[in-house]
Amino acid sequence: KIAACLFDLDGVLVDTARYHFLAWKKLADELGIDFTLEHNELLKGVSRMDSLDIILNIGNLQLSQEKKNALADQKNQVYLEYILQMNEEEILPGVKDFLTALRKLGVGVALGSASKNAPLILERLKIGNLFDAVIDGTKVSKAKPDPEVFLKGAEALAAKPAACIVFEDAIAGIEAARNAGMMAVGVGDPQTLSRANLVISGFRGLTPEHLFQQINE
Ligand code: B16
Ligand code: MG
Repeated sequence: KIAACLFDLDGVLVDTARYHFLAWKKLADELGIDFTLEHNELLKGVSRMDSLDIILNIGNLQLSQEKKNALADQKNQVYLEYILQMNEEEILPGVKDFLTALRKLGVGVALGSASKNAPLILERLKIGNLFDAVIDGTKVSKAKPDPEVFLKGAEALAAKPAACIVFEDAIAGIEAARNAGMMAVGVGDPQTLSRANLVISGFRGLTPEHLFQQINE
């Protein structure tokens, strides 16, 4: 019996990766670093400061912690401008129906995201009310693949890890789910997410019943 479903945010419920990219790209340009869409893949599911370190590495730049904090803030200001313009239309197809159906079945629903901006994004998308618990980047100290974010989600819902399903688009997120002793559903490319128990392309037309059946096969 499935007690809870835990959702990553970026890449699963909404495609904010392109806004992260545009904001990092602006910063990288200012620093004279050639940051590409391919590089951006490396940042998925990675915290803000770790993302900055990856970009500085690409440019072979070493900066003080103080300078790095300022750059991370600068990037976030640009990212926030994009986020504040988001609306409900940006929820990925089928997500709202899937979350609503889970709630009707009495399955707990939680968010498990590395993003410190997660509550703001949920508010912009008007789906905050569909979550019983929100674990975001301000509530965890250890980044995925550490299981902390998902274990905290399960705890908030009083669900046993083995009865939880995690939905993730990032390899580190799938590993975090496995490290938590949970089932992992990859959202995206089956080859990239081969460590997941099941991989789906998205939520369009998917019902919880169908998914639960598939994951048990
Ligand atoms: P913020 P997720 C992650 O969200 C993003 O995938 C990652 O690219 C981003 O750097 C991270 O959040 C931190 O975001 O700067 O808003 O705190 O996929 O874990 O929902
Ligand atoms: Mg993600």
